[in-house]
Amino acid sequence: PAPRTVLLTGAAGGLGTLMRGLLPGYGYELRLLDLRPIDGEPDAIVADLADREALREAVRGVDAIIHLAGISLEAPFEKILRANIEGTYNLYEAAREEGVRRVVFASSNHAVGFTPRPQGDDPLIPIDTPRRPDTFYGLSKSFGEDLAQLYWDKHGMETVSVRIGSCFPEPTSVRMLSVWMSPADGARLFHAALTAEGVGHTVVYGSSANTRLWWDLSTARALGYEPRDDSEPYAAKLVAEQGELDPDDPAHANLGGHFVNDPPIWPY
Ligand code: NAI
Ligand code: 15L
Repeated sequence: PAPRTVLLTGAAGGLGTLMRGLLPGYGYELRLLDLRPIDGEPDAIVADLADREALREAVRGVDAIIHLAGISLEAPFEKILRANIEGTYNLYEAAREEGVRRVVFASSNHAVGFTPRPQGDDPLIPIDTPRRPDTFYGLSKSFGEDLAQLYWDKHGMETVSVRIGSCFPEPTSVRMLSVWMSPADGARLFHAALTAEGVGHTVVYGSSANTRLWWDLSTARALGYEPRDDSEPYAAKLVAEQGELDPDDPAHANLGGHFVNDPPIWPY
């Protein structure tokens, strides 16, 4: 049967807030979890991914998990280790112990951020391009993808790892014209990842059908995902303000953008 009750970790965050608004429209009942309380959501579980007991309780009885919680930018290794690496392991262990069958894991383009972006007529970047993390943050997403593969091979727990580009209400940079995923397409993709059959461990890129797309969406489409949005209507204004990407600037020449040399630092 299609999953109905879904644990959404990281529900207080930017993407979590967007998905809290959109996923109930697909019929899901969301159970929310975050480190931080959420205004207007008194039933949300306030817990740290380090708290194994709390995770075990949080996953009990859900059909699937959308795992967004964690540090979402570059940070000192010790913090990434605790929240993203150990935290994701703790969640998978809890899910295994409680028999949860399916996880949708928020991976990131930064798992492959040092991959040169296509230029001119270059082919799109395939999903099986070698991983080249651009940060400790990207390294933790690479770990998450391998963890997901292990739990499929060893325990039969399914995951769709979504290498999200940039999921925000609107694209705000020229790079984002290539990697943007509209919130509505994000919800379409998560819905496909929750309902497609026989996914084992499948890795997909997460973005809209952008005119300037850099990567191959075929594994996402194979799940039934049909993106409807394209960033191109935002292009003229952004290019006028910022100029086209400079192929000689490393921050413009790779998938990960400025994460390759000037990463934003997690503020907490
Ligand atoms: P965000 O930083 O706004 O939200 C992350 C949430 O996780 C926060 O509410 C935070 O309180 C929570 N969190 C952090 N550490 C935690 C812990 N130890 N235990 C429990 N909760 C914890 O990030 P955003 O943008 O919403 O991203 C969500 C997920 O998607 C992240 O895993 C991020 O790496 C991934 N992602 C997001 C992209 C985007 O465009 N928004 C792009 C690529 C990946
Ligand atoms: C990510 O992985 C970050 O979580 C998000 O905040 C954006 O920076 C995004 O990548 C991006 O590459 O634009």
